[in-house]
Amino acid sequence: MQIIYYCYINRKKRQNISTVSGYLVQTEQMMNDTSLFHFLQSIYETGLMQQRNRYSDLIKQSRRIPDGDRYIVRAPGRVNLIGEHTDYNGYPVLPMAINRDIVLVGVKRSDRVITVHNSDDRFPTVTFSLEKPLKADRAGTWSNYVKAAINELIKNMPAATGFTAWTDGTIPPAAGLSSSSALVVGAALMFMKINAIQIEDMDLAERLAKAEHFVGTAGGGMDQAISLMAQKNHALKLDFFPLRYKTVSVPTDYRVVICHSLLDAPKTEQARREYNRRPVECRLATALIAAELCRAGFSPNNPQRLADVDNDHLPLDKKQYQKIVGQALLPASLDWKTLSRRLSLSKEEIATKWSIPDEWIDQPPAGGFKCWKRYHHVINEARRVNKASRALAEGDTESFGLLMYGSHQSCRRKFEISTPELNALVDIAWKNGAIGARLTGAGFGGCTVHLVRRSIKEKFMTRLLDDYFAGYLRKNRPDLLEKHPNFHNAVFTTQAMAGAGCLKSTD
Ligand code: NG1
Repeated sequence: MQIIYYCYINRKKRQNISTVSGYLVQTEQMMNDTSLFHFLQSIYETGLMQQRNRYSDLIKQSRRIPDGDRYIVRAPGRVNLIGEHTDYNGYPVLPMAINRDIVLVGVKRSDRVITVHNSDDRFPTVTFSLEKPLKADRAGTWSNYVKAAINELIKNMPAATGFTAWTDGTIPPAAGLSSSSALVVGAALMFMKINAIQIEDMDLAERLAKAEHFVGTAGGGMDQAISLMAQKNHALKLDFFPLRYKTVSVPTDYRVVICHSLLDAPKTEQARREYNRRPVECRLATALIAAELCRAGFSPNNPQRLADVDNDHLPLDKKQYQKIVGQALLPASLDWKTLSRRLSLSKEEIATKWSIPDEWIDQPPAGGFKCWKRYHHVINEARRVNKASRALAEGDTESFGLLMYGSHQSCRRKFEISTPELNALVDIAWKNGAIGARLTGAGFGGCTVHLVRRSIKEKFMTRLLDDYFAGYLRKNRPDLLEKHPNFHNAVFTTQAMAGAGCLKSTD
């Protein structure tokens, strides 16, 4: 067997460099071979032996199918440094890939069946046929994320071949670190390699963002883009519609610390409704501002999201624009009657025109649609991302950190996606000298991200363990500690890692 180094780190230079002898290794020595070791070394800075064993186990399992093209795919999770719920509104985000990822080893099959085994028993084996149209499982199982990717890519290749893969993931699920999108990206790359499909990263990232809506969430494009295109030691400032990015160096004298609150943020049915409520409220805010702008004699061109009705596109001064926004979005809670009157449409017509799922027609959210608050979070969060990217590029880490705290407060009060546990973690971080701290990801549980001086990293992590886990949780949520006895692993540091890639191994 040979391992062929396909594409890594700088995916712009994606090429099959199997002719470069340094990357050709012999089957039998595969895991001992220095070339492979160097390959793993180019990805992982620490825990190399552990990674070697992990990849080796998956490869061993895949030998149950002795023949056929064999591929190894890795896709990282991400932590979003700043810019929450801005992506689907057409505004930027600033994530980086983390040292937790998903690895798949897959073998081409001769039929049209896809089977994926998971090393974690909580995730039972997925098997489905490509002969029939793919349907998402309503219970929200992990198979949906594999299907989401294939459902999109099969459009390119209706006669595609299946594969059997063995996978292992180290990204904690339901933690806001994007384990789901890493799986979507990993499954997509495996399917592409097996079927020799080539798609440019930007195009693929955009397609996979839409593809993930298959599972029933209405999220944006951050997670798939960063998992695919991340660069070592850099965060990416991503912009959307169309997707584009800039790299921003992560300062070497600081450390990114991630802490799981132990409160899961699952995308189960009820949680999904609460999550999807935010994009719905943002779309309604867009509709209302667009209607008010029209009444004032300005017609934005085909507005679909908040960025399309931004003042930047209009010949209005700040005061005039703010008056229009107030008329459009106040009072702070809106019902269907008010929406219908302001938009001169029935609620069914609004739902069709603005892609509001039917469930919201008869069951508006408790407390009404909070378009005013949501709008203010998104607009100010977008400004914070721009300022934060500049601050990081200029080495002004203190300002960057303050913007992180500002972002958390806005997520908490205006977007209402925080929880007492996440707030406690941010407060503890502030008291213990973090330059910045905030919830990360969709919210409603999951993780916080902290920026700390390298010199205090160890002490800081110990403080989190003492003050949050042994202090706050023991007092307020002992049930979470009981559910997660291994909570010491919930605090970890990460470098900014490289994006997804593949290796080919041929017998
Ligand atoms: P997570 O934390 O992975 O659920 C979701 C969206 C992102 C973004 C964030 C909030 C998906 C796949 N991901 O992330 O696009 O909107 O919420 O900033 O929908």
